[in-house]
Amino acid sequence: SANAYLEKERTLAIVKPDGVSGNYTSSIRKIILESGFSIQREFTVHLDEDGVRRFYAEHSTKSFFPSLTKYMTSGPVLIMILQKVNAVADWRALIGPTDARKAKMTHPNSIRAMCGEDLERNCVHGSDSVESAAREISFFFKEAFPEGTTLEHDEL
Ligand code: RTP
Ligand code: MG
Repeated sequence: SANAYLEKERTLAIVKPDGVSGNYTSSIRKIILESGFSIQREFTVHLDEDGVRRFYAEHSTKSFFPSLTKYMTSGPVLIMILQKVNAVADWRALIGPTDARKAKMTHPNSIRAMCGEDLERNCVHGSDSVESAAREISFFFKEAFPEGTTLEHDEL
């Protein structure tokens, strides 16, 4: 049919400070590529408090927010745009549950089980919806994808 293709999606991945300082970046990149994602853009940045507050705006009133800010500003992070069909859900599945302690028990093959420590220090971020992905990608890549940019797609 006219719509006989699967549209690729983009999601935002972050290797958090513990992932970068623990030298997990190359293992994570390998898992990403072996899982069929392409890495469209990437850069390393050391976020400041204001950056974390704007990025994690939804959490800014939560009790854990000061601790999250301290964690996320503790060292450089690696920001990546991942692309594939169903990228948002597939990346979330690959990273595993928020609590890395739980991930080690219930999702032993997940990235958070591999390099995370607990509910806070969980080594990677993944956008939680297509809408969040769009917001987060434009947060870090203001010029990269102007309005109207189209994705590549795979024909069946
Ligand atoms: P992320 O946004 O980083 O991919 O993580 P997530 O969706 O799995 O979890 P979310 O609820 O969005 O929380 C964002 C990050 O805040 C830290 N956190 N600490 N101490 C706590 O209760 C707590 N809860 C969350 C984690 O670093 C979590 O990834
Ligand atoms: Mg989240």
